[in-house]
Amino acid sequence: MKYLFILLIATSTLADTLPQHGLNLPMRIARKPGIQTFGDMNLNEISGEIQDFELFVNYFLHGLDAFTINLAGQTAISDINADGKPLTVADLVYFKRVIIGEALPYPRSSGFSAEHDTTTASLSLNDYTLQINDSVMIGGVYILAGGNAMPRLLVDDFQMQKHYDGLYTRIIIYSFEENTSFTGPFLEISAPIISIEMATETGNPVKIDRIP
Ligand SMILES: [Ca+2]
Ligand SMILES: [Ca+2]
Repeated sequence: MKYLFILLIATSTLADTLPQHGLNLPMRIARKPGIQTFGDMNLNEISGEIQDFELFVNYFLHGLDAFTINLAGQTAISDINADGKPLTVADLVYFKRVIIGEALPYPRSSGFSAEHDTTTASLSLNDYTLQINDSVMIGGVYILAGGNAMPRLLVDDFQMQKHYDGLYTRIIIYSFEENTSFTGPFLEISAPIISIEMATETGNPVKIDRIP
């Protein structure tokens, strides 16, 4: 978390102080008050802040309890890839892309719906190693595991956070760097996997054929 925070600070400072920098245009749009875009998770009318991203990560760790300001409003504004489905890993990945300048934020106007292709991937679990087959390039993963899981991340340039609530462990894997993705073996985990959600590196949803 500390590393993420430093990265976010660095990104924010870059975008705020270097108007000629390529990262700046989407950040300016995302952060400008008065323009309604998705991603203002703390509902302070500024989208794409460090706090907005951290709050969304906290949702994956703590569920809806992370939203203490306005549950309905914070849920609705999390549909950052504007496909009509809030609170998804695809939204988190797309949010990162918006903040670092890889993608533009979607306007939050009524009736607007963005089209995102859904990719299908298969997963396998051998010797406690979870693997993505099909060479699908992944940008984010959320796993709900039974018990107090102790997973180990096997890929570079990504970070993992987890929270055990006494019954389940919620695990979120994401990156805050440009052009980051992985495929193949990515996680050691011995706890039973209850559900998995994934998104591609571009923030499109991934359909998983079955949970291994
Ligand atoms: Ca905000
Ligand atoms: Ca969405």
